Amino acid sequence: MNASLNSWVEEIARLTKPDSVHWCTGSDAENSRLIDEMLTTGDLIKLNPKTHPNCYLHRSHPSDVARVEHLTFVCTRNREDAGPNNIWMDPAEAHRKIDALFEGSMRGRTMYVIPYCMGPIESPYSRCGVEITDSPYVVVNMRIMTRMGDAALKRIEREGKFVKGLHSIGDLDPERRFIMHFPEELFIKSVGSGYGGNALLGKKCHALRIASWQARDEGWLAEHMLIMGIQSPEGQTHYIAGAFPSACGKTNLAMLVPPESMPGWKIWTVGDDICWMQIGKDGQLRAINPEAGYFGVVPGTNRKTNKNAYDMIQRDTIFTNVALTADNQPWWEGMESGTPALDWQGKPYSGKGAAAHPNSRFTVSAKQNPIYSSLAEAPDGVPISAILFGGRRREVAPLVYEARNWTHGVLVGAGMASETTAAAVGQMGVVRRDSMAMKPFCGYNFGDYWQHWLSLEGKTSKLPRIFHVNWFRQDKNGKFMWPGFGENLRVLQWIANRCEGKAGATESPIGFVPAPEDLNLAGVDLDKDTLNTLLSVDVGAWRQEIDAISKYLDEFKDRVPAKLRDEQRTVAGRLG
Ligand code: SAT
Ligand code: MN
Repeated sequence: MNASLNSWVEEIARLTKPDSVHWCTGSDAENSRLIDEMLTTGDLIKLNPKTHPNCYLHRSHPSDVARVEHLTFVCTRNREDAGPNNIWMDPAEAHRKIDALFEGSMRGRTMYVIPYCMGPIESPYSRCGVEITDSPYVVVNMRIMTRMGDAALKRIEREGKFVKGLHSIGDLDPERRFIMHFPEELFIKSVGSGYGGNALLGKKCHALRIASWQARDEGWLAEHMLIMGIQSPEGQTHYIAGAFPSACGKTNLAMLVPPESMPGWKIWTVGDDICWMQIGKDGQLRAINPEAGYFGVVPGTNRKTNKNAYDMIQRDTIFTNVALTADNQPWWEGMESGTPALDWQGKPYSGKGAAAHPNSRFTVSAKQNPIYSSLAEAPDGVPISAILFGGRRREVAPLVYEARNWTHGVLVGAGMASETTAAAVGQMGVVRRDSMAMKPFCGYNFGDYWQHWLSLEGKTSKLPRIFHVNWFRQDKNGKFMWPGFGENLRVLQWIANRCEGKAGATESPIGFVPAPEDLNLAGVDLDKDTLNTLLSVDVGAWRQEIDAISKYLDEFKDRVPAKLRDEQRTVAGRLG
């Protein structure tokens, strides 16, 4: 038994004073017992076993339905290391403040010790952690989202190194809710929330905020990206990693169903949210998905938008904050049939407003995905041919463009902007800079992060090409101009062909944009004007955009890499 792990667990038990301590093994029996307990306490509701075998509904506290960025802290010794992209607190003060809330917080409850591995157990790219929590809901979710239990514990005992996570639901009062990160100690402390990224500490807290810090130290990348394989009718597969902010359709893209008019194309999902990349022995950037399941947005999921996701959540799934039909089936906005009887809070549905919470989620094992990649568990990961950056932009950003080179691509990622969504508490639909979709997740100063990205160029000559996509352009009437979903494959086909030097493009001041004839549009219903707008670069609007990016870089003062500044000036110069 690992002595430091043991003494840490004892120390936490002395602080939080649980009735008992349970070390999670990850076994089926343990999982069934926890589910039975939660059915008794009302933490879980059993869904209709005829239509949804082994599915459950959890209703979170109505004030606890999303990540809370304003209560999320990065606590580094030096304030500048956290950067203007994070909310900083002095580590000593942070420990003091949050430990006061942990004091006796598990009284009357069981304390669960969850050893977990982010990434395949056998992969050298994987990293381990231990989450201590008093929430059985967290345990059953962590069992789906990570490799949890005995096998992870063995790896931890062998390696001796692990990320510590301490979580207690506390009293769920938003006034006493904090998500704190101590990257220098590889430590996470979270209190007062039982929801998603606030509580399943393996996900954003470990695999992004702490891991991004570790990755910089160790020379790799921890990114908020999906990973997918695109197989052409000729049988050639390219793997693509794509960064999009939360609730911008990453899960749908990662599980894309090719349109009928593109026979022979196949998509394989490696991951839908987080991507760890290292330069492999072959010089290629290789990626693993550190997660083992999906914590996906439910509303909008149906047979037309994402058949693979729809099919996989018909069994063995935990739903959080969806509505219920009269016969106990889960229901959400975008469902093609059924009627909600109870809303996400369990109240009779009045017909007004959304029945399911807009950030309601499914938790499901990746193994249930019908197109789960056979290489998703490969210890060496998959080679990445292209990186996509994408946001939700009503205007300005064309459907797709390719960066000129790596440095330009890093600028494209650094300058990313997107409209905010329901995945985090706060105003929805406002455009904000969301560098590489990492604004809420980078555990250190963005200036240093961009420098780390730029530094990869000197390490290999086989870096992927970088693209920017925008599926969310709207016309004057607020209608989406691009059909999206399966049709996005047409853009991915162009990207894959660019990687092989086979597709045409037109040079523009912001990079390479396909001309209409460079895209395979056979079978898609799109008028000429719409297509031209989607592929056009409005120089006036882009001048404003590059100015806004320049001002944004200013916020990071002397930590902005000179090379990135130069690149921004070069692009500004091209725009005239
Ligand atoms: O709540 S989570 O942070 O896990 C989901 C998301 O924001 O992508
Ligand atoms: Mn995410």
